[in-house]
Parts: sequence; C-alpha cells; structure tokens
Amino acid sequence: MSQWMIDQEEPEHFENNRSQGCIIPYFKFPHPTFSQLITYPEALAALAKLGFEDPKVWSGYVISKPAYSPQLYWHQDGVLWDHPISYSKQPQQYFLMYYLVDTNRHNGCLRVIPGSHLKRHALHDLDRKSPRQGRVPDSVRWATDLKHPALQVAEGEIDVEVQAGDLVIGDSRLLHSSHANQSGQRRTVLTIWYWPAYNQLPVEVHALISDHITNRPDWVRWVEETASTTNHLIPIYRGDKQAVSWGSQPSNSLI
Ligand SMILES: O=C(O)CCC(=O)C(=O)O
Repeated sequence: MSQWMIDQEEPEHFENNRSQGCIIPYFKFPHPTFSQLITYPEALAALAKLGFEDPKVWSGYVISKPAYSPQLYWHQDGVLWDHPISYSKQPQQYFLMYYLVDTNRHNGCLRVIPGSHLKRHALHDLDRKSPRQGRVPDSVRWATDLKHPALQVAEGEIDVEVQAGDLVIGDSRLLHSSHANQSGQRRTVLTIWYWPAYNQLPVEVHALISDHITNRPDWVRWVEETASTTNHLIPIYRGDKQAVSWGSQPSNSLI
C-alpha cells in the first residue's frame, strides 16, 4: 500500500521533502488498507487501555525516508497552541506510528525529547519564520543546511528504536525528528493522528477540527466512501462556535 501511494505522488513532492522523504495524506490517494489501519481494533484497544474509549481520527500520512537520506528536522505537530488547553496536561492530539521496518540509529529511527510537550526547550525558540510565514525554512526542510540547530543533536534527545509493526503512541506536542537513513533501504512509517478524548475538548477546538474537515474535499470524500467502517471515529460538530485559530507555535506560556 505505501509503495502504491508513493508511486502516485508527483516527483516535485519528493524534492520538497528531502529530509522527510515524503508525507502523503491517506485521503489523497485512498487505499482500503489505510482505512483498515485507522480502525485497527488492536490499536484502538491500546488507546482504550490508556483510558481512551472513544477516540476520533484527525489526519495521517505515509512518511517514507529513502535510502541514504538526511535527518529530519526537529518539530512538533500540535496545532492548538493558541488555546490554553495546550499548556495543560489534558490529552489532545496523539500520534500513532507504525514503522514498516525495524528501525535503529543507522536507518533513521525516531528520536524524541521526553517531556517537551509540557516544558519549553531551546528548540521552541528557533526562528523558523521564512518568507512563507510560519513555514520551516527551505534550507531546513530540504536539509541543505545540516548545521542548522533543527537538524543537529538536541539536548535531552533519546532514540526510539522499534521492531517492524510495533505501535508508537505519543503526544503530538512532543518535539521529535528522525536520524538520517544511512541504509540502502527505504524507511517508511505510517503516522495516524487521533483525538483520544475528543468529547472532552472545548467546543472551539471541535469547531477547528470541523473546519479542517469541511475545508478538505478529499477528506470529505474519504469520510463518505469509508463511512460503513470509520463512522465511529469521525469527529462531528454541528455548532456554530468560532473555531480557535490554528496555532502551530507555542507562546511564552510554555515555560
Ligand atoms: O519519519 C519519522 O520517523 C518521524 C515522522 C514524523 O515526524 C511525524 O509523523 O510527525
């Protein structure tokens, strides 16, 4: 499935994502296997064991580092930094990652900075602004400036080595990246983001999630086509509250 999705993507996409390899949303080139993974009972049981009985799905990607590709830049994936909830321990957005090969430092395993979802780290203060407001600079995205701190060893980082098929669960606010892939094989991960406790999120966050869905025709199509199996995981909001703004940078409230 992941190879099939990679084969559908335009060559330019790979050029623009050299350090990541590629990042292809599941609803861009829908494949039944990705939908099965999103609803995978054992993963949902793992969430239930953590106390999350009624999660909702958000987004998800095939992220595939080609052979001999540079490290991925440090980043976090929280989008609620304009809301006070991000500065609390209340569960928000979680990533579930499935690596399709055994990973280690040599072939580009994940690395994370434990606790960085709740505590400020020097990496939060990097000037990421570029002419395209708020975007990671191209020299970091394309890993052409390997001396940039976002591409360097970071204080407190640890490796997360896994066996193919392990499930890695984490808070999306966590600072993470991956090592360079120095092997001759692709290193693919399937990442799916859920809202583990959707019903406990404030309505203005529900509204943001809803706006995100209704703004994406390809996601709406995916939701319609997979409704018979994914319905229980689709976040639905019918209110008219103003959505909190999309906030992908922590404010000074993160200390
Ligand atoms: O490629 C990796 O190991 C990390 C993927 C990643 O950054 C993500 O899923 O947000």
